[in-house]
Amino acid sequence: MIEITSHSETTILIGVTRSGEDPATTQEHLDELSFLIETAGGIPGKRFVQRLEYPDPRTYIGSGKLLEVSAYILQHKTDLAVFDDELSPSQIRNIEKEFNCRIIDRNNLILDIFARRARTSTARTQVELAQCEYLLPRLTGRWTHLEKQRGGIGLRGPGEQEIETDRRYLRWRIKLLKRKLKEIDKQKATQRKKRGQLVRVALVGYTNVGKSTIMNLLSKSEVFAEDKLFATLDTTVRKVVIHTQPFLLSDTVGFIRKLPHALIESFKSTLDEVRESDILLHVVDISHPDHEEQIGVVKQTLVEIRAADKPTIMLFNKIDACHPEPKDPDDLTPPERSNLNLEELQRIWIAREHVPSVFISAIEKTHVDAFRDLLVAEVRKIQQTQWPENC
Ligand SMILES: Nc1nc2c(ncn2[C@@H]2O[C@H](COP(=O)(O)OP(=O)(O)OP(=O)(O)O)[C@@H](O)[C@H]2O)c(=O)[nH]1
Ligand SMILES: [Mg+2]
Repeated sequence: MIEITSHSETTILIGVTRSGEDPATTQEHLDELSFLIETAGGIPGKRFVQRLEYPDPRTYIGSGKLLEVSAYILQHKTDLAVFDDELSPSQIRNIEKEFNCRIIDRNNLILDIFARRARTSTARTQVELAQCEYLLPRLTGRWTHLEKQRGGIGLRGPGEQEIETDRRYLRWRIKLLKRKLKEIDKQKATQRKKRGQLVRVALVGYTNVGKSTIMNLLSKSEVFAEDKLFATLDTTVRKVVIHTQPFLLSDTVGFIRKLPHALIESFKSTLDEVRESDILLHVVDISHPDHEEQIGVVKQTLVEIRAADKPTIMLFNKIDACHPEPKDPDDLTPPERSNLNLEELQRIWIAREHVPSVFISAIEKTHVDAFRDLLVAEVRKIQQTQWPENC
């Protein structure tokens, strides 16, 4: 399915600031889009933002802006225009008529990254199903004329081969992949049943917050961790023993704003690990300027996968990267998300979250003992209610 090229593409980024939305928020979203483009091997270039009540249903941005961007593309080397929202099939067709370069939307970019990063057969099957589902309503002429070019961002996967541009082929492939995933689901469910009477703890959180680093810290395992988005696509489960208390710890795929629905659907068997866990360890990158929005996205995704309402520990990570100093009393700069120091952030989040919370640095191993004590106390509570005879 996957043909990875190291070919670096020059991109432009296009976003819309909706009415009532702060322009700074749009820029933060475009920062994330840049990170996604880099993760996919591209080079983020110029940004175009338009203020609109809502995106234009025909062309996403208005006609004047469309002309401005199209003139820019003609004058500067641009391989790819990336839109920070999902585009409808007809928006794609209309914009393609105006732009002299390929266009992709945020969903296509995320799917491309997942395709690049999928290593196990389960992850590959899940990503391919999501790609096929995404592509089916979007089969247009571009796939037939582009398939012969070298692969690039958004071109990997089912769009590349001539036969795969055929709708009937995609439908057949979707059926086959679904059948394969059903089989995988069954096997994983049997594996989970065999694990016996152990409390299950699942690491969840936005992508790149440090989940795998924490998994490695607690379990002394070697899960792949890296400063890229979606380093982890599959679930790893390890038995961990803290203060003689054993339990199971799982690390899985991270969440992101507007995670394509097709991905959530097809990652069912990976996410079952979260759904069937007893305790959620919600990891947050407290040093990230958008951490508040990220917490909201994770909570919303947990609702979507029907895994909310579980006992949760909020694990605020990367405290080493926060503003360390309490503010000088003479500094009258109004507090903003980006200039709050660690002490202020702790106060805000302890008051807001009514669940056990702990602030650590997984890299510098700060407050890790306090975190272990808290975790083991929560595990024991569950153990005592579920299997009192074992305590
Ligand atoms: N400064 C700092 N960096 C950290 C800390 N913990 C993890 N990181 C870094 O954050 C990056 C992401 O870490 P991962 O453990 O891969 O994060 P993840 O949540 O598993 O990410 P995905 O699997 O991509 O969703 C890596 O470069 C880590 O070294 C920390 O406490 N402080
Ligand atoms: Mg990870």
